[in-house]
Amino acid sequence: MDKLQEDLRTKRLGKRIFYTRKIGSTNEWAKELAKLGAEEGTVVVAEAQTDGHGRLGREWSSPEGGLWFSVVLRPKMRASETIGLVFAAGLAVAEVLREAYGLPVETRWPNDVLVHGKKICGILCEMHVTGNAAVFVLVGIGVNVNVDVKKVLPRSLQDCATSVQDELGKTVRLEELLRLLLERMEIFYDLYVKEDLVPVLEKWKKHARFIGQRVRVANETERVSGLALDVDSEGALVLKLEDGTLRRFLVGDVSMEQKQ
Ligand code: BT5
Repeated sequence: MDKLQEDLRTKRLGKRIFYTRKIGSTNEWAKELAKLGAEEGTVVVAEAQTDGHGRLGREWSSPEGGLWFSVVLRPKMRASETIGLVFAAGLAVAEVLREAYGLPVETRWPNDVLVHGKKICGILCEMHVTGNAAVFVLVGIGVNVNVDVKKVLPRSLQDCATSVQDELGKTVRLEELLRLLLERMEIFYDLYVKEDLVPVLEKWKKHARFIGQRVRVANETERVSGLALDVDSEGALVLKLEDGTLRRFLVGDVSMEQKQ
């Protein structure tokens, strides 16, 4: 990690990096540090997580070989605006995986990066608020890097997950990937803070092949199908339903509808 910090060309992200072999969840670790006052840009990385999680408490499988890390951000934003950080992070992952390894990446609303339709990265943003203002946000990023999916991920994930190693047929340097991700994330984070979400979203949408396709959206209260029209300037998915009505979703999961 010393070499990483020497090479890292960022102003804030990764100026302090904490590293461990194994931990429950890097987001929980980052949360503890943030509550103790950790500064913006603090990063925590683990070689493996024993209790990695996704949204809604779902399990995130995190064996050795993957890149599991969380970044503490302290954006001066309203709580509702922090939703946009997931797009800044997802865009950074998508661009780096494409540029560094030539992977044909795609972004899927709201928090996934896919290769050949399979999930290679998931992002979990958790925030701590007072009133309407964000105090800190933890951006947790999990990338299946040097992971042999068939050997080390649970059976249930084998058809829907992929990894850098499986796609390239070789392993890559985790530290180098972390450096590239932090550098790119800082660029899109700064862009979002300086302007608004639109410039980040425009770039994110260039990778979003589900737009213009028929999809299913599921959240805690409903499941609906329709045509994915857009992701609007607040990060909401806009769906055109069978009867022509438009619906906006701020949370949910998207899956492609099977062609008949
Ligand atoms: C996510 O949730 O995709 C967010 C994952 C965030 C993980 C990072 S790792 C560092 C930090 N520390 C944490 O504890 N979390 C963050 P969601 O969209 O809810 O997707 C979860 C679903 O992805 C699970 O229900 C599985 O179906 C699938 N899944 C679990 N592990 C996976 C893996 N390694 N690769 C691909 N898919 C996986």
